[in-house]
Amino acid sequence: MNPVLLVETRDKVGLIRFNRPEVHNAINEDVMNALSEALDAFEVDPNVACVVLTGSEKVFAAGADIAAMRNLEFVDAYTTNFVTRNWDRLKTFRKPVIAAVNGVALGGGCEVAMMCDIIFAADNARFGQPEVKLATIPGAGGTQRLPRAIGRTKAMDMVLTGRLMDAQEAERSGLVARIFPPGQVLEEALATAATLAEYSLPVLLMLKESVNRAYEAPLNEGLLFERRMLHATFALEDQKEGMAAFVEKRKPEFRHR
Ligand code: CO8
Repeated sequence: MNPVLLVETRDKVGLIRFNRPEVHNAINEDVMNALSEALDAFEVDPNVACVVLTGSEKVFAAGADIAAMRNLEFVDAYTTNFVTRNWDRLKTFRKPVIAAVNGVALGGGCEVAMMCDIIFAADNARFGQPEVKLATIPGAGGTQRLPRAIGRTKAMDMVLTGRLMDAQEAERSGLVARIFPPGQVLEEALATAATLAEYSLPVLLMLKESVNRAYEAPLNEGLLFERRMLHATFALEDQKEGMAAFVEKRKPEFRHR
């Protein structure tokens, strides 16, 4: 049987691809368990600085596997902590993750993309939370992350109607960072990941933590956290090297310390 995820490293970038083409990369337990395992390995791998998560050239992921969950009962979902037990690894992963989206990112697929730090999309990509049509709700973060990404009224429009949003609207709305011609999105995500991998890893972690604080803390707490992180950068050898290199008009050589 084919692996449900394809995992490899390209220089300092970890590349993870959904691989269930027969069901439009629908996400089942095996996929999320394998994703958690891959992230565990990348987290502790000192040679990996950044991760790209993608599907195929045709589809990112058409959501949670409907056939696999159609008979799920409340008591089982509740007692086994359905979703939380293996979807949250992406949330706790500390290195930057770029989602490269071709085709559709629907339901759980859209929610996984929103758990990434940056979304790049092909200009034929489409996003949506169509769970209402199945009489369930976006329960892997969609009702919380979508309004934070695109605002309340647009998020309401999306989750209540279940309509799809094209890449242009997604980019205008702030869900997607950048759009590219089809066929180029993965290449561009890998190139951006490679650029990040050249920067100081502790600084990337501090940036990710600081920006995420903007979603989780009142402004003054977030500002305080940011200020302390700024102060902490002055304890890094990389900060000395980065500023010395600028003054000496040369390329910095970061040691990630
Ligand atoms: N789950 C299971 N199988 C799927 C899924 C899915 N989400 N999406 C597509 N497939 C399967 C189809 O059943 C079909 O299988 P088969 O060949 O055996 O008939 C195959 O993939 C091809 O699909 P289509 O024939 O439908 O292909 P089209 O090109 O006509 O349409 C679409 C592609 C638009 C992607 C369409 O398949 C579709 O609308 N899919 C469902 C999208 C959806 O409703 N997603 C939301 C799912 S619910 C969810 O994500 C809940 C999240 C809450 C958290 C839960 C965490 C576990």
